[in-house]
Amino acid sequence: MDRPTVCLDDEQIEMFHRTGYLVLPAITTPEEVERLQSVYDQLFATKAGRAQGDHLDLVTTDEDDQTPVLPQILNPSKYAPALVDTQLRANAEAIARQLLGPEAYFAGDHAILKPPHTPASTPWHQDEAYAQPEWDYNYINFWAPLQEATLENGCMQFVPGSHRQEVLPHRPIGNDPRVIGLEVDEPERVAAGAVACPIPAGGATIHHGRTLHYTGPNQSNQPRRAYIMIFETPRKPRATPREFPWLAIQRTKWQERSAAAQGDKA
Ligand SMILES: O=C(O)CCC(=O)C(=O)O
Repeated sequence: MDRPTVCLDDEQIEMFHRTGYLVLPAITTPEEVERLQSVYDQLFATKAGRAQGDHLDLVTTDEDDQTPVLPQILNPSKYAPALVDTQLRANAEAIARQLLGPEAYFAGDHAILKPPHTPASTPWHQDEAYAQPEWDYNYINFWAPLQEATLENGCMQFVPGSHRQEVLPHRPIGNDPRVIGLEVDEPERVAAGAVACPIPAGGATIHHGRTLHYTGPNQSNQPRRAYIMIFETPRKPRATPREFPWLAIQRTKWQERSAAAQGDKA
């Protein structure tokens, strides 16, 4: 593993805990971004992980014969080991320990591609809305675009301080239980005061698992590639029960494919 080359100062650490997000203009080098770009493009071009239930469309019913609108790959480093030993991962891990403490570990990665002229936004949501309600979580996400991220191509936007709220009511996008992507209820109200965070290639944003966030459509002529790494501290069973009814109603093709892939392994 590469040695970390970046470290947060006290002001950045305080800012993250106060606002629930942070913008880092440089977490890796332009050379590494270029290398990772071709690994990333190859993963999407070959539909890596489709049979294993790790390749899906976040915003549609995700039929096999459909061209995906907002393709996502879960656990891409399982299919491309070149994503593991990187300066990006080494720096993210060191920063995660600064923010979460020495117990923080890499908990997974995913990738969301917005092809050129993708009309779909990634709607306002909190990541913890996708998690299992029985557990208490403490985790952060590094969102690393593998080119510049701008308002035009779909950079991250955050609601400062929203990480201090509980998980808000969500629903499947378009209220369609066949769609895996989630959106928060009443986005116009809860996302007031949002801040857009354009960043150069080689930069990243960091957000807490409860921070409300969103990315807009990709209106540019180039793909918008986002590679996301999750770091967490050990989960604990929750003392106070909660329910996420939006997960209970979902009946997605992704669930079918994942169940079939599990069956194949058994
Ligand atoms: O890349 C995107 O469009 C959204 C990313 C996101 O929601 C996340 O990293 O949690």
